[in-house]
Amino acid sequence: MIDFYFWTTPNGYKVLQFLEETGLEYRAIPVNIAKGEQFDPEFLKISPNNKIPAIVDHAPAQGDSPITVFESGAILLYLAEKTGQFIPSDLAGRHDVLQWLFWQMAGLGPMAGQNLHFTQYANEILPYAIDRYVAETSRLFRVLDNQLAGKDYITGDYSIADMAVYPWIAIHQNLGQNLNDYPNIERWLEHIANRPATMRAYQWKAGKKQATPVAA
Ligand SMILES: N[C@@H](CCC(=O)N[C@@H](CS)C(=O)NCC(=O)O)C(=O)O
Repeated sequence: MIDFYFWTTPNGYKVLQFLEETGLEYRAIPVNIAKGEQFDPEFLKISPNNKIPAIVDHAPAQGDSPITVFESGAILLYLAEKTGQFIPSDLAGRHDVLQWLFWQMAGLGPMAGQNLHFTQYANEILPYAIDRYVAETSRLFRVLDNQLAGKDYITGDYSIADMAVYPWIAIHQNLGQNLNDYPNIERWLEHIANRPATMRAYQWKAGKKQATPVAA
């Protein structure tokens, strides 16, 4: 059994997609970041950076002690290695997936996060910051669109790289991006949105699973 600490944000949905794809048994534990629950001392023992997502695997592949993992990219890699799914076993394929996973973790995620902050949450309008992060988001969308030309997935088969990237692209409107400018992304997004596991993952909304899927 895996304890999954989450909130319904892009970084939470990444891991939900993996769990739903594989059917791994999990217990979803909402951490309401709007109420500051991420600073709860018990949660900090699992996620010292006070952010969701985090997992505790009570039945790891090695040893008897539970394994705790925080950081969504590390969690996806941990789960891919645990199950042998959604990451290729050959060296070239594995590192192709990893470089795009790291691209999301170090580029798309942080830049899109700053984009959201300055366009939607900052209590001051700062045009320089807005322009910088929206432009950087556009640059990253262009990189992804180029990568997806002629492909169904970011690399080879559907992988943890696609799962990491998808939730940040799904909020493209909030990021000031128009998918008409990125036809390869648009096709890829629709394809992944229609996966049954993606639909199940997005049924989680504000910590409660609802009867009908919630659009990304
Ligand atoms: N690099 C981290 C980022 C996680 C992250 O930013 N989580 C946000 C929600 S999407 C959070 O928990 N924020 C609470 C806070 O910053 O206090 C990851 O990918 O797991």
